[in-house]
Amino acid sequence: MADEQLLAQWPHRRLNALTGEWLLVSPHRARRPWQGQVEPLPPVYRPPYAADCYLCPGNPRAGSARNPRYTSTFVFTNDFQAVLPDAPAMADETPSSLFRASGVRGTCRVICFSPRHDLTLADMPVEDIAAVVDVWADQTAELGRTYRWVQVFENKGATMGCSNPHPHGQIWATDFLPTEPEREDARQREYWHANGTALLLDYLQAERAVDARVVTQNDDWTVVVPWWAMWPFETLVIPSRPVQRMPDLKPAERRSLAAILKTLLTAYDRLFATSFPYTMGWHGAPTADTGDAPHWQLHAHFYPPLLRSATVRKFMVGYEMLSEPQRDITAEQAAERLRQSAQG
Ligand code: H2U
Ligand code: ZN
Repeated sequence: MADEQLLAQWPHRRLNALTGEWLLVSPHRARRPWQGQVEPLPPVYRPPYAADCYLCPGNPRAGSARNPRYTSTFVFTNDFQAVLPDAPAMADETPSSLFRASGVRGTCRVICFSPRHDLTLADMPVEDIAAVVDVWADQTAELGRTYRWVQVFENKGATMGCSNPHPHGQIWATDFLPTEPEREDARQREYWHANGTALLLDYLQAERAVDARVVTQNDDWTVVVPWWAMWPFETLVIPSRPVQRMPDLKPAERRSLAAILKTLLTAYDRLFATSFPYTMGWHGAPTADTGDAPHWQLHAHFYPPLLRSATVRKFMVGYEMLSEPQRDITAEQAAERLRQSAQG
């Protein structure tokens, strides 16, 4: 590893070992003067039940569907699916063409985390978060029997494009391996062939030894701001033992996952005294007929956009869109702030 002092002060690039992509880090810029807003936003009142919410129990949704009066979690097929189970096959016969296309099949579901309109995952008791973890695992198992990739995710907050504050997540399952997991699959496979060990398990061990980027840990899980984080307060949640897919998690590990998620999400909310927006999601070994994939280690990514306050976010524009991702505060500084926030 390069000299810590130099890394904390001078521009450098870091490699994302999971995707093979480089990122520009400019720590010296974090010291530049800032005159923007740093005030927390006033809290927004939300009722526990909203008559006009399409996710609240008993309410009508788009079309003719109506939600049952559910009391815990509730999963339904998205009324506006991005992929469809019965789409026609399309042959991609001319790989030399500049107009390639390939047919896709899949399905999309919505998961309501709670009947309560006014809660977020962070507000929910650990037992109720554990119920959400069970749904994530069960859905992955069920859809994974048919589909090659099951993407479980949550968009939280209007700034992340979330259309409704009712606590919910989504699942998109497809018969193809999308770009991002395809990259992670390739890098982990390459590492496995070169070293005979799993990339993320070796990475986890190294992060624990250094400790600088560890936010919190318990017996089964560790949360780190990854070495290659591109969002200011990005984190990675990794189980300690080899786990390829969510359904492989034991009951005790699901419960300790719920507990560490509660700690992480509470730390996020405290950081800028706001309900912290993010996109999060799970990556595990591909499903359907993939079978044993020892190079894969299950993990969750949290990608929150906030940079300095409840209203000042990081934009991935300009250089990021045209050249490569860039950040100012280092992953180590972000981890330190989250660690303090986690301690209350
Ligand atoms: P987001 O808020 O993360 O966009 O998720 C809401 C999803 O809910 C969105 O994908 C679906 C939208 O298609 N939806 C329904 O399935 N039925 C409805 O009645 C409204 C919204
Ligand atoms: Zn609601």
